[in-house]
Amino acid sequence: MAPRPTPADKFSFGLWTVGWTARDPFGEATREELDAVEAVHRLAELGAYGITFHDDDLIPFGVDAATRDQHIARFRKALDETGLVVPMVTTNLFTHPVFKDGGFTSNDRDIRRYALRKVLRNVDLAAELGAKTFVMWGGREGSEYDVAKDVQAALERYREGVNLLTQYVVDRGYDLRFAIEPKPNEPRGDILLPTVGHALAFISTLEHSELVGLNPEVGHEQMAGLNYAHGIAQALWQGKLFHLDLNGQRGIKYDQDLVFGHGDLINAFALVDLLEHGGPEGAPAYTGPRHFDYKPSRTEDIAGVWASAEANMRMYLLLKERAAAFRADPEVAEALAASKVAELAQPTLNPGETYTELLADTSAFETFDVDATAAKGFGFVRLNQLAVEHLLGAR
Ligand code: 3MF
Ligand code: MG
Ligand code: MG
Repeated sequence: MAPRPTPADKFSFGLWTVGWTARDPFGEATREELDAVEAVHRLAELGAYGITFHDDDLIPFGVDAATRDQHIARFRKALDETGLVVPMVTTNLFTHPVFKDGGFTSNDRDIRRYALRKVLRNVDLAAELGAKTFVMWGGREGSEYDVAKDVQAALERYREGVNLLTQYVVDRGYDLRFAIEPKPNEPRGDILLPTVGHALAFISTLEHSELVGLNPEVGHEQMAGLNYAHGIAQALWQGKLFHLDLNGQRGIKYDQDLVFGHGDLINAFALVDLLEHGGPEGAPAYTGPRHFDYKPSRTEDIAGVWASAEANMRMYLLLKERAAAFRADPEVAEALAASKVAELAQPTLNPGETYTELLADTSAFETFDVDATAAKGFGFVRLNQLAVEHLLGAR
C-alpha cells in the first residue's frame, strides 16, 4: 500500500496534462474537453496541492478582456473552494499557427514583438495568482532546416527576450523567477537550448541570471539519451533547480509523457533518492513542487485519466519510501563506505594545501602504489544490486 498523497507532499499537475483530449498527429481526440474547475476539484480530492497552466489552457486564445476575466474568476473560485495553489504559470507560444517558426526567435520580428506582449500579459497573471515560478518551454524555437535559421542571431533574440522579462519582473517588484525547460526536439526538428547543459550555459549570459533557472523534464533529457538524475544534480549544484517536470520515457524515441516511473524506473529511483536525500546531511535537496507533466495515454477514458493522475503520485511516494529504506539499511551504509561514495565529498587537497605541497608529497606520486590501487574494485555492482532490491521491495 502506497501512502495517500496529501498537500504536504507538494504534488502539482499541469491543467494541460489531465486535460489532454488525446488528439495526436495520427488520430482524433479520444476524450471530451475537461473543464478547468472540474480539474481543480478532482486534483484536490486526489491529494494534490497545486495546479499549473498555460494561458491558453485556461483562457481560449483570442477571447476579449471580459471573457478572459470570467475564466480567471471561475478558476480562482475553484482554487478558493479547494485550497489548491498555483505554484507555476507558463505561456503557450507553440499552438497557434502564428508561432510556427517560434515566438522569441521567429524570423519575423512582428511575431517576436507579439510573443513578448503575450508573455508579459501572462507574467502579470502569474504574479496575481501568487505563482513563484514562470516556466518557459520554447517548443517552436528551433528549425528543421539548418540554412533557414541563424542560430547565433536566434540565441541573441532569446537573450533579448529573457532580459526584457527579468527587467519587467524587477521593475514591477514581482516575487517571480523564470525557469527554462530544455527539450531536444519535437515539435521542431531541433529545438534551441536542447538540454540542461545548453540552458545552463545560456543562463550564464543573462543580465539577471539570478532570476533564471531550469525546469528540467524527465522525458526531455532521456529523449536525448541523457541521464536525468545527473542533469538534476548539476542543476542543483549550480543553484538552478527552480522547478521540475516529472514523467516517464522509454528510450530515445518520440516524446511519450508516460506516468512518472513508467519509463526508466531505476533512474526514477535515483532521482527521488537525490531529491529526498541529496541535501546536506541527507536532507532533501529540493523542496519545491513535485510537478507532473505527463499525458494520460490515448487509450484511457476519463476514469483512466484520474487513475493515471493518482498513479504519478503513488509512484513518487512508493519511490520515496523505497529510497528511505535504502538509506536506512546498515548493509547499504557498509556498501556505500566500501565504494567510497562519501570520500568524493572530501577535497582532493588538504586545507591550505597548494600545488607546491602537492608536488612535495612523494606519497601522492613517487611512492604511490599505482598497481596495488588499480587492482582494487569499487564494488559498485553490489551497491546497485542493493538499490534494485530495495526498489523491488525485496529487502
Ligand atoms: C512539452 C512540454 C511542455 C512544457 C510546458 C511548459 C506542453 O514537451 O513539456 O508541455 O512543459 O509548455 O511548462
Ligand atoms: Mg514535455
Ligand atoms: Mg514539460
